[in-house]
Formats: sequence, C-alpha cells, structure tokens
Amino acid sequence: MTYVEKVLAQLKERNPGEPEFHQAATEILLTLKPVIERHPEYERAALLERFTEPERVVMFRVPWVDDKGKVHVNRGYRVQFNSAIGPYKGGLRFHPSVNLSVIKFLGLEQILKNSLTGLPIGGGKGGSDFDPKGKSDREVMAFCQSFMTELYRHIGADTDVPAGDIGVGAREIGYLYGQYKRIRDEHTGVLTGRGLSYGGSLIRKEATGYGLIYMTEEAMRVRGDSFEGKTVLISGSGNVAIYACEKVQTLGGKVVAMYDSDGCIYDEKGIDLAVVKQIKEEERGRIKEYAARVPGSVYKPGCKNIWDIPCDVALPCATQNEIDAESAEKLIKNGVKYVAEGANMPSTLEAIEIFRRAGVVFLPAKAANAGGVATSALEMAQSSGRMFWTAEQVDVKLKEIMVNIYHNIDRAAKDYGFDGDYVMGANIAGFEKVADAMMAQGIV
Ligand code: NDP
Ligand code: 2IT
Repeated sequence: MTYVEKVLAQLKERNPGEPEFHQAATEILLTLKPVIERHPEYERAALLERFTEPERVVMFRVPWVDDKGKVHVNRGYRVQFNSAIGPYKGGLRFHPSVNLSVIKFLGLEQILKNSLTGLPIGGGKGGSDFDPKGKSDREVMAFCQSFMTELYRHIGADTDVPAGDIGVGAREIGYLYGQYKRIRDEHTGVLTGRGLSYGGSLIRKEATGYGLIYMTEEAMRVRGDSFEGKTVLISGSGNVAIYACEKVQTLGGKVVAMYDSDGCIYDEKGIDLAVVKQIKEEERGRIKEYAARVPGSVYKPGCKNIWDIPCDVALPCATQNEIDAESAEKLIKNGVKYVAEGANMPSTLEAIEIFRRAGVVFLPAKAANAGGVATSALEMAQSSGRMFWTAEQVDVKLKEIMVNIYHNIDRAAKDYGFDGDYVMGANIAGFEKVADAMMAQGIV
C-alpha cells in the first residue's frame, strides 16, 4: 500500500459515516500521488495525516424561538481546518442537509481553493441544519443571533472569517454581523459578504458567478473559442447561478435552463434573468413562478432532468453530487464541451471520470468557484485598510485572479505529465503551497 492509500484508508476508518468527507478526500489524495513521489520527506513529517485532520472542530447547540412561541434546537458547526497560509476562511451553510461530513468536505476543499487564489487565507467552513426557507425575517434573525452568540468566541478578523454559502446571503450576514458587533463591541472584518453600507465590498455578491465565467472564458480563449452563440445549462437559481447567468449573457451565450430544489425551467429563447432575480432575490419565491410569467417557457417538476437538455456548456451551481454518472453520460451524448463547477463537489467521482475519459474540458470547483472567496479576501484587505475600491477595480482584480488560477492549474497538470487534467492540476497547485507552508512551520 502506498503512503497515500494508507492515509486514505485510515481516514475512512477514523471518520466513519462521513461519505461526503470520504469522497472529497479520495478525489484529492489520489491525485497527490505524484507530488508525494517527488517529496518523500512529506511522509516522514506525516504531512497528509495532518492535512486531512482539522485543526479544530466546534459543534454547538443553537436554540431559538419561532413566531408562534415554539422553541427549536438546531446544531451549529465551525470546522477550522487549516491555517498554514492565513486565517481560516470559508462560508457558512444553512440547509437541512448540513452535518459534520458535509462541513468537513467543504472545509477540506476550501483549503486548496483558498491556496489557489494566491491570497493569504487558510481553510474553514461552518453552518447549521437550520432551514431559512419559509421562515420570517424575525425567525431568521433569532436564529442568527443565537448562532453568533456561540460562534463569536471562535472567530475574529485575524483568526477565522466566515462568509455566505447555501442559505446564507446578505440578510443572514447582516444579522450575524449585528450580533457579533453587539457582543464584541467592535467593527472589524470578521465576516465577508457584508452589505455595502457597513464594510462590504463591491462585486462580492457577483464574484463567484462572474469568476466562474471568467475562468471558463479563458479556457475557451486559449482554444480559439468563446461563449458567443453557446447554449448553456445552469443548475440552481441562487447567488452563484444568477451571476453566472448574467455574465454568460453579456458574453453572448444563451442560458436555456435553471432550477431550484423543486423543479426546472426551460426557456428556449434564453432565460430572462430580470424575472429570475425578481422571483429569487426580491420575493424569495420558487423558480416555478417563472413559467407562469414568461410565455413560451416550461416548468418540469424534479430538477435532475436538467442534464438531459442538449448544451455546449454545463455549469452546475446548486449543490454536491448533482451530476452523477448517468447525467454525465447524457451531457456527453448531447455534445457538451465544457463543464465548469460553480457549486462545491457537484460531480460524483464517477461523473468526473466519465468527463475525463471523454476529453471534456472540466474545470473543478476548487478552481472554478474560487472567485467568491478571492473577493472575500479583497474585502478583508479593504476592511484592514479602512477604505473601498470601486466596482471596476475589484472586478479587474477578480478577473486577473481567475485567469491566473487557470494558467496555474494548467501548468501544474503539464508539469506532472497530465496535460489538460485540471482536477490533477488544481489539487497539485493548491497543495504545493499549503505543503510548503506546513513544512516550514514544523510539526504543528
Ligand atoms: P444559494 O442558497 O444562493 O442558492 C442555492 C441554489 O441551489 C438554490 O437554487 C437551491 O434551491 C439550490 N439547491 C440547494 N440545495 C439543493 C439541493 N439539495 N437540491 C437541489 N437544489 C439545491 O447558494 P449559493 O448560490 O451561494 O451556492 C450554490 C453553490 O455554490 C453551493 O454548492 C456553494 O457551496 C457554492 N459556492 C458558493 C459561493 C458563494 O460565494 N456563495 C462560493 C463558492 C461556491 P432551493 O432554493 O430550492 O434550495
Ligand atoms: O465555497 C466558498 O468558497 C464560499 N462559500 C465562499 C467563502 C468565502 O469566504 O467567501
């Protein structure tokens, strides 16, 4: 058994019942074999054992009272995974499917993603099994205040800086920040994705979606290709999906389908994004409404069949494991050329293998969706400097970062003899910097 296989087997044994964490660790560790072969000193320093063991895991009770006076108890998490290259940084997810396995897979991915941005941020992730859907603003506020009443003691602008993820947007960040400030009595960059009136950065809201498209555009450009005239599928209809759609449309692509967890809309003429924004951002409604408002569009209950629709570009922007082997086969049969992951781990290990064998240009999440956290780091820089950059300044930096990441993962893949394999490239390029920093800092 090689060192990598031994660490992976131990990880599965030590962390039973955590399938998402096993999946992310398997994908990452197996691609690191050639790096380990070049660096035998890593095994002597138990580097992979340390890399896959979170520095700290916090789990806590979050009690809150609903509008009818009923008391609820949710579970809160913060996994502070790796601080070798900077303070822990990563989002908070509020969704009923959240458990320790989900937060650990997201945290592990975040370490390498944050390294790829080239900015000084370590990896962390947190969240709760609380479901903000269908709750009143007061209920969401009550939950956020209770959540922060425990979380505040573990975070700080130079220690750990949470942000949004599924179910955590501007409203939740506002309530969380308000409670942090009230307890600590200080204004700091302790959360990113803040509103513009209290320290947020321009373009943070758009950054993950825009960044995804900037990287895909670069992968197209080097192949003499572009978004012009391309048919695009985007899963989800949340923050990442909406701003990916916006950028695709400005580059001349046609987005024909989006979804939420109830069902999928198909609009042959191209999605009218203003209608989607109105429904999702203003009304917090369901995507089904779109078909009622836009003549010629159709709604299909159940969201998985989005991948049956023929397209040139597929952009999964909802959640983990939304593209399985069957969906990957369908996409390939229908001629997909590019798959770029806006969501975290949206493709199963089998689906990735199918894309790889078919020669699809596959841009993995930790590279393709790094624009969000990169812009969070730009928000941290603005907070520390007590100043703001213009939207154009932030957007230029974001684009530069995404283009750089593309070339770094391309170079790392080539360097190790895996030309065009961006899963290898992203894991290797992300890991090299973290490994170097961990080795330099001794056994900690
Ligand atoms: P939002 O909460 O804004 O939107 C999530 C979207 O995905 C909604 O349309 C939601 O539908 C759908 N969705 C969520 N869970 C499921 C599910 N189990 N099955 C089907 N659909 C689902 O989240 P974001 O747009 O912020 O996040 C989307 C993805 O992007 C996540 O994987 C996140 O980790 C990743 N990401 C986000 C970043 C950010 O900056 N926000 C940065 C990098 C990655 P419904 O409303 O019905 O639940
Ligand atoms: O998955 C992610 O990178 C995010 N949810 C964004 C994290 C951040 O700190 O901006």
